[in-house]
Amino acid sequence: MTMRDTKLRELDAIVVGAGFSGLYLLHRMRTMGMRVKVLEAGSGVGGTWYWNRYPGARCDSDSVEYSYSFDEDLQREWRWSERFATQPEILRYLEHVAERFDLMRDVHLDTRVKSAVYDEAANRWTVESELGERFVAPFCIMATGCLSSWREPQIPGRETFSGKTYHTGNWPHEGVDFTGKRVGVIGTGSSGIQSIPVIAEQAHRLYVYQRTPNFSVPARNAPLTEEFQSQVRETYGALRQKARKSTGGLGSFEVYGVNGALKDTEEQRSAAYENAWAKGGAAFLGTYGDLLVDDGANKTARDFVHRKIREIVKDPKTADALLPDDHPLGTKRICVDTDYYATYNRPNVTLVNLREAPIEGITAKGIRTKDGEIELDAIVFATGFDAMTGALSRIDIRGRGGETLTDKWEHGPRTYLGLMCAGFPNLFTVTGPGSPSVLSNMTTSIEQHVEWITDCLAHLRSRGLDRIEPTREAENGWVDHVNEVAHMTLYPKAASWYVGANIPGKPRVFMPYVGGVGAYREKCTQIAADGYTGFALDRTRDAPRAEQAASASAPPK
Ligand code: NA7
Repeated sequence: MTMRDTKLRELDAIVVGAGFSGLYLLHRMRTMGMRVKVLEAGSGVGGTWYWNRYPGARCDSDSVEYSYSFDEDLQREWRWSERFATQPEILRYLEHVAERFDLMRDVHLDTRVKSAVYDEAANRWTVESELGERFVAPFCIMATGCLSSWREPQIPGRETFSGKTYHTGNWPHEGVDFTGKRVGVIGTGSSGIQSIPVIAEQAHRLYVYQRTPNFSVPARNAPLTEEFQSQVRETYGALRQKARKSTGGLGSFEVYGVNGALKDTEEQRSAAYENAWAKGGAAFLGTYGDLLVDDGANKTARDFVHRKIREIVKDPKTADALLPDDHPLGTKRICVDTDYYATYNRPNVTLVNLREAPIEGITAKGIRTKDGEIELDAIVFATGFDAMTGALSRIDIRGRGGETLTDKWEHGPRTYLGLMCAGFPNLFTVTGPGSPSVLSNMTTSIEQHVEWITDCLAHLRSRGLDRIEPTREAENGWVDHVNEVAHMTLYPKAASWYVGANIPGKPRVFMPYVGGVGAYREKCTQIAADGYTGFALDRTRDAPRAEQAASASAPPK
């Protein structure tokens, strides 16, 4: 580790993270004439798409919608090759964006942030990297991602394993060749479900260690035809507009049976589910409007998927073990796959049902369960993330009076709108807990947050103000509201990462906002239009820059 230049750098804003959020923030704040640096732990831009390079990694939102809408030329010129873009393609896109808007000169790569401390007297955040570099600015924006802090479970004997180990969330850049190898994959969430069919094609033998089965629907991924692409280009504006007003941030997402699943006959339901299954993708959840609020309705979808699994998987015992039975469909993030269930028909693939035979430990040679030891050359941990709060709690964040964010969030995250926290002035979180974030098409929600934050900064500047912070009352009200709407749905019934259930000791709180992207955007816009209701705005005594910049232009829409 080499020490870097530790002299203090004075800026107008510091952004942590160079994924979709950080790149757009930088671009937009530059247009306002702000001095900004983006601090990024990776050796390249891309965030999630920089780290998650596991075989089969791809997005489960349609590529034409999982992209920026802020620049008309970018939107028209970029060509997505498939319905669901692969990780390399999304990474290429983000690298292209960084180059196109000349962003790299203000992105500090290989810079993992260690702490962010607010100095109340100076109204400044000091952000320090693990290598000792220090950056100072009145505003700090955490663009650290919702699924960026990967976790490996504590399994006894882990360090004794003589083969190779990998985590899907931190995959080697040079790739991994499993040819001729005996591979164990632990975990059957999205990452496991995407990688298992691809690894199975290469490995000599694949053992899938499954603790809890998940619902997965076929992606029906396919190349995008030129005809489709030009049609999208013609109607892009309308599609994006629809996405912004929608529940999940996708303009193409349609709810077919708005009246609810139980209003249809058995035959009608079956036909509706068959139709959605044939179309593919997470849009399956839109088959009926009440799947996530009515357990009876949800059961009809569960039964349908169970039937499909039984039809696809030839060995009845394996099929049974694959049937998700501990949560309503969709209350854990629904997985979108290519040939996942059919992979279990391959002679080189074995499902190890950990409910029957739990893992006892990792040995020098492989994994030992109650039923014995299986020898392996490699173990893949597809064991997920400390979602939504993990990336923030890794950083020592201190607000007024030295209060740490970890202490503030001891019993679960508390934010106003998922954007800011009381006690932490001028600290913003992009797609933070309490906002639609992971329940939506991330790029729609990211753009909304970036635009709201930068508009807010422009508002402050234009009035010679330099500090904004939510009131405790507003924050309490928002936390209650987030909780209340979550409990109107089936979501809290699942022990999911949405409620922190995958992290031992993490408080069980439903973190994202289920109220929908469109309704949420309206609230945020109204709050800003009303002069930032629920926020305290002021001018500290040290505000020369604010005055100086009072004439700075607001960012373009
Ligand atoms: P997930 O969805 O959190 O899945 C993690 C998987 O790992 C899940 O099947 C877990 O089983 C399993 N797991 C975790 N710890 C263990 C241990 N100790 N033993 C056995 N199995 C274990 O993470 P992903 O990376 O797949 O997906 C995260 C999101 O990224 C996804 O939803 C998309 O939005 C993108 P469990 O269910 O806990 O029994």
